[in-house]
Amino acid sequence: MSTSAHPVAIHPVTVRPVTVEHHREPLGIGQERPRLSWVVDTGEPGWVQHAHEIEVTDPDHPGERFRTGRVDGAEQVLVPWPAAPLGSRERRSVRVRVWGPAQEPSAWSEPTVLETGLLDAGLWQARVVAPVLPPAGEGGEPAALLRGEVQLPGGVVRARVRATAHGVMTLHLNGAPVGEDVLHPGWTSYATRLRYRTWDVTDLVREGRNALGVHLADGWWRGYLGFAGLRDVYGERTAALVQLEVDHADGTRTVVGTDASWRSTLGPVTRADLYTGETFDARRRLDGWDSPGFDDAGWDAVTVEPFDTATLVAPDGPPVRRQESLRAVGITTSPSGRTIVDFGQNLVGRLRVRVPAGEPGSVITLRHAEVLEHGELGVRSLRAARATDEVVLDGREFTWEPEFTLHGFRYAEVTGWPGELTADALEAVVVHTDLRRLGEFETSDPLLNRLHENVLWSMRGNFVDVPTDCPQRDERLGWTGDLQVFAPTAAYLHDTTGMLTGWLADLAADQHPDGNVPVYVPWADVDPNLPPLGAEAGWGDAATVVPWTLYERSGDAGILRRQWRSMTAWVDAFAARAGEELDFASGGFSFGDWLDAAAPDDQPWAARLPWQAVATAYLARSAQIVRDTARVLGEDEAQQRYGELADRVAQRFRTEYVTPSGRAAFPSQTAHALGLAFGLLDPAQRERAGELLAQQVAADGYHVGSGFLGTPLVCDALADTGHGATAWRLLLQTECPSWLYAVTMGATTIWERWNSMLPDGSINPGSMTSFNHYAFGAVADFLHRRVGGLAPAAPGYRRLRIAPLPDPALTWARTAHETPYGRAAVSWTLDGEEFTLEVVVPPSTQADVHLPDGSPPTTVAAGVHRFTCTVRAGAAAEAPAAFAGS
Ligand code: RAM
Repeated sequence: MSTSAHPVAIHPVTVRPVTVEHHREPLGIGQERPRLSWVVDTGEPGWVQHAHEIEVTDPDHPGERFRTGRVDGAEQVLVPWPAAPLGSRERRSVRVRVWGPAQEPSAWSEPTVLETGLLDAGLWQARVVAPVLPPAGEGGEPAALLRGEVQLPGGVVRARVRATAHGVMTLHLNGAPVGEDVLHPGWTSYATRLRYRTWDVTDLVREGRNALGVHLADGWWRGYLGFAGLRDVYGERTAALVQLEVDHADGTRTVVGTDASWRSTLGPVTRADLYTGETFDARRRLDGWDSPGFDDAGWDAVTVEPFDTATLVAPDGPPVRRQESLRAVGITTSPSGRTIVDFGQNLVGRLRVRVPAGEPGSVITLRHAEVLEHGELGVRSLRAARATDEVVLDGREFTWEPEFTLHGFRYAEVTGWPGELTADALEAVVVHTDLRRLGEFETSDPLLNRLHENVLWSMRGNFVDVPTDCPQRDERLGWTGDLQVFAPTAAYLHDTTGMLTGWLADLAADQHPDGNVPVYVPWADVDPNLPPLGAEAGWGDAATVVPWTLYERSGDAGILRRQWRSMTAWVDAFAARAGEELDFASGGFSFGDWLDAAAPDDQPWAARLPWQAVATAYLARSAQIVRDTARVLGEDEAQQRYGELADRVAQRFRTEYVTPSGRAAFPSQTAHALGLAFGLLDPAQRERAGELLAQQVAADGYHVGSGFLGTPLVCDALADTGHGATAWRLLLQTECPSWLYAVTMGATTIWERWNSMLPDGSINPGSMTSFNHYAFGAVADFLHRRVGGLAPAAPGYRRLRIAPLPDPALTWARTAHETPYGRAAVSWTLDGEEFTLEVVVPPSTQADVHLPDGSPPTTVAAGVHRFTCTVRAGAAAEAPAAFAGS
């Protein structure tokens, strides 16, 4: 082994602009004491921050400057707000400088301007207004146009508009759309948390008459929701709230917005629904409707709705936006003669169409699907989601993209196209929450790379405001179990902290008074026939696992503080279901290890392992997390209590479901993996369980033999007990069931079932078959953490654990991560028996490097480090390593 740092040189130290809480754009934020973070860039080996100084100024009064002075310490992630708490609509400019080992501070960072929203619900003066719409079911699901005009004095120095809706909306001002948000305000636990957003419209307003417009559709509020064909789940009427606040040079402020003077009408979008699709009738276009002076005399008056402004919340994360657009890669004619366009990638979004000048009144129809089944559009798996868009021509050419629908699709079937359809007439617009990308992963194995790419695309398709199970059929719900298993992977791929902070607030809001967590969040009663579920193992545990994961990755202990009641209430409810004897004797239904590879297609709950065993393991895990959270928060009594519960439940697991020598009572991959990964076994059982797990995987023919809950754990459990080579065989398997089977079948996203598509190209006959479901993609956590070998060893990556797991099947792998302290990277090569590792450790952090030859770990400081060692062929992956999470 050898290690070397870069040669000595003069390395400048620069500080990136301060970031505010988890906001990408800190405008209209809801925190009166926003925490601040910064990243230091320097090539100086071993650089550690010794001190910082923060400066806070009011951009309108630059003379009044607040400075902390030099503050000793290494803190640079989520540092408490140093100045006076902020009130509503306050702006501050913030910059920071730092000291390392040298005497001189760095230069100041470029300033970041932040601005609060309305922290006091009483500042909302606008009223919630509702358009007159035909009732649901009579005349489809049209979108409404709403408009109002306001008179503004001159001398505008600043203008902000804040808006939200019951439904989904696009905002317009003086003829232009405001912002780039899609499906605003998204989906939250509406009764208690309706999100508003703030936009800077200083450049759009003018002295005199101004026109505000809202294009408003049903969305989650009033549209189809869930698998029982229900509509109007949240309400029968859509409505909007818009408030324009204009500051003038003379110090006055004008506040105007939606009120009884507004008018509404049905516009050109005659049908708009998330599941069924959208119809745009170009003949009904109302040019100029959003400009001042438009004649709305024929429009209807709106009604003012009662509304509690205390339910309005500022966003915690970024909005949903268009991300990119993909060109068609092929246009073919199906066996039945239909025109089918292929975009080469299963994605979530909609088509942007260059509509030709066809016969007025003629209709172009676009049907969407994720797969082709024997050459035809495979729509059966969409169930009742029609996923059909239509555009009615008016004889002119124009470009059109639906506004209020989303489809999960790779293929589109086009009918009614006037003339010949060419590839440049259509593009697929990808839409999702505008998350910052954090992690990369690549290896010498193209199939593994495609698997990783598929996980990324399934995340993109299902992180559309709410983390959903699937984006295409009549479901699209925030299933808690799916995120529970996927959250660690998600946090490797993107910065999810802001978005999931909001989702966790919804989870807490929707939690039952007895602590039970709904199986999906936001909760809405979308299926009157769904039996009431008890505390659901692996699903309700999102209440503990997700905040803990975010804490580990972002270093934000505030999330634990905010979720504390929710976390403890969940474990209490779960323990109550387990009963005094922790035997779950009261029975009932449970999803168990959902979609176990061996479960019959129509019985996805029928796993090899009884659900009580899964539940026992998960109860122990959640109790451990609450114990550890109590330690972070200084909740001593709770630490003791939940620690005891965790121990008792672990004891129950190892006596009831494992023999003294470590054999699982119900042998399966999941049975062994749960005991190992959650640390439920005693040392003797542990060693034996590792061997038995490896034997089980071999007996299963190196195929996956687990469901949603077991699958993310198996490779780790193998690698951590010295059976890395078995993990590798499982990972690289291409026969069904395996991760790579779908890849060899041409998948471009992760499937819900191991065999969503059968080897003969038919869609799985089960009534539940998604081709874009991230749960089984949770293996990408293992790819980043163990194959690449980059993981946090302390919250927020203040310390890194570098522990790659090479295998002769690969000649190289690399992974990189934008940590809260800057970019970390690991890359390795394996040339015969010679293993070479290069590690980039960000400033202010340290890394523990575990080489695959089993030698004791080395700790290194910030900088670039190289290591080499020899690994015996085939033995590299067998070196034991402690489980990173334990
Ligand atoms: C189906 C989906 C979803 C899962 C639930 C239990 O709706 O597979 O992902 O969480 O079942």
